[in-house]
Amino acid sequence: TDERGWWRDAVVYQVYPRSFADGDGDGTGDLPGIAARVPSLAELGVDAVWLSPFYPSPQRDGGYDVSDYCAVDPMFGTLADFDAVVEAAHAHGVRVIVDLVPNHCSSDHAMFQAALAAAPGSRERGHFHFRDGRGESGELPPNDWQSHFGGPAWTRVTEADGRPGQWYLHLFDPSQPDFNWDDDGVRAYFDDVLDFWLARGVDGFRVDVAHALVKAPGLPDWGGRADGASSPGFPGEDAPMFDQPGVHAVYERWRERLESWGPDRILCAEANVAPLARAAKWVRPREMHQAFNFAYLHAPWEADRLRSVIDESLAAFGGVGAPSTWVLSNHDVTRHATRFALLDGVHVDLGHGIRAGTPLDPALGERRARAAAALMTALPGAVYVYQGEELGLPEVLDIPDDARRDPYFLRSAGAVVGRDGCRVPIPWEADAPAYGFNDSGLSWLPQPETWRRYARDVQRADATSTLSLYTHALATRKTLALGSGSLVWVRTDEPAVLAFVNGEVLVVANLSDHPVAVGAEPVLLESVPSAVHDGQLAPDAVAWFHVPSHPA
Ligand code: TEU
Repeated sequence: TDERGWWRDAVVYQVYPRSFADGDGDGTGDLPGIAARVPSLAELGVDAVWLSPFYPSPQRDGGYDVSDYCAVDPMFGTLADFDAVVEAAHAHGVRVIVDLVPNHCSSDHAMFQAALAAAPGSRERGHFHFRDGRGESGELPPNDWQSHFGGPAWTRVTEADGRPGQWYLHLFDPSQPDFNWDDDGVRAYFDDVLDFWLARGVDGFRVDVAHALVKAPGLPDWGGRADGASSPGFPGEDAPMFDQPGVHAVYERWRERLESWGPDRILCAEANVAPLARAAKWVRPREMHQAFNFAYLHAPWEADRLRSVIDESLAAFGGVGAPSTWVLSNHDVTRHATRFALLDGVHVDLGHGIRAGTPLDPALGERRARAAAALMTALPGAVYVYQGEELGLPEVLDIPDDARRDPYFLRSAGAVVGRDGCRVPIPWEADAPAYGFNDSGLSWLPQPETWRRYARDVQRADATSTLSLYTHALATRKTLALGSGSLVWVRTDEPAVLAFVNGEVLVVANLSDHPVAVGAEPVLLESVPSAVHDGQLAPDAVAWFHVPSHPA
């Protein structure tokens, strides 16, 4: 079934449930809100939605701190509401992928609470990584690993006798203890979690921090480079907390399980590793179907870099018999309309957010974001779209400190601004309360006053809008089967101009600072109105030309 698997050329739309649509008006998005908006996703032309976590959670890390894997947090609705989302999506031909967070749970999870209550060495503690500390009285962490959000990756617990006791490992927030994947009980627990959602009709799982589950035996120190937070991607091959050989057995086991429910259910790895050849290691005929392409997400708007990342992606994933994925944004990085607006020479850590006052040219960012969308959607493989990018939303930079929720911000006491700016509830209707996010006007993060122009209804009525560009691009991509095509570069005289043929389409991307001459073929799509004018393609623009007889 793999050869024709739906996921190979799919367009997958990421929903961040807190911020997508709010059915009950409490200011937080929910599952009934999602169900009600499914028709607009179908109209956009997506093949699947991926739902970020909606499970019970204290929300210390936006729901990536799960306290019960087989339930729905009341703030998002009920299991019946989840079933209604699946039903509505399937009725519109849209598949549903849910987010699975197997590396760690919330410290509120029953298994961790049981581990805390149990004695050192117990079966319950064995579900996690509990260790005695170093130093004379165990007052030092068991090793030198740092947590992703800052500070040691270890927290000390108080034992039943009231004394300071063992330490537990958490690669992320202290409220996110890492599971011990060498433990059979943990493996069996997640088998049940998979079955639970498969039985409810899900079409697959996006697997959070897929490369981290298995740790090097003995949890060795990692010298001076213990901080996993460097960007882009995590550090080198030798990291004892990432990319250990034993982790593949977990996904082979899951793949078998998925297939026991029938074909067409997929696993997609969130494995932020570099280079691409390492990311592709997660994708195998007996393992995961896809892995996110972080190299593409991190590529700057530069012709050379884009060309080589595209080539490396096709080679790396092609080498394991899979199409590539393409991603411009997600809930962890500064939105690309703002990344591409950064003035030359300004460098920021995309996962750490951008501060208000950073030198930006928003109009340039918007223009390049549209060009990037026109380029990405013409590529063969699977495309992931993050909610709001189809509206051209920029990052929100001026969120007041007391509204910020991201542990990056909170744990660093504001030194890192964090990811809230890409998680602001999206605008549906220009003249409704909270731009139609709900009926009440409440919003868990403030929406900018300038967002009227981005509202979906305004853009839907405007053939030149970013939304119309995405809708047209996705429809044309489907009609001309670009997702299952192949890419053949066309030589250009200009180093900053990319050109390739995919099936019947010639794609030209002008990343130079001047107009460039193009041929007279019929124009199928332009990233901005009049991008092609007098036989020239404007700077920072992309056009698709129809070349039915082009020898590929
Ligand atoms: O992210 C894992 C991860 O690798 C991110 O930390 C990413 O590299 C970083 O944000 C970019 O600099 C996943 C989830 O997507 C993220 O939201 C969670 O915070 C994290 O896992 C912990 O569950």
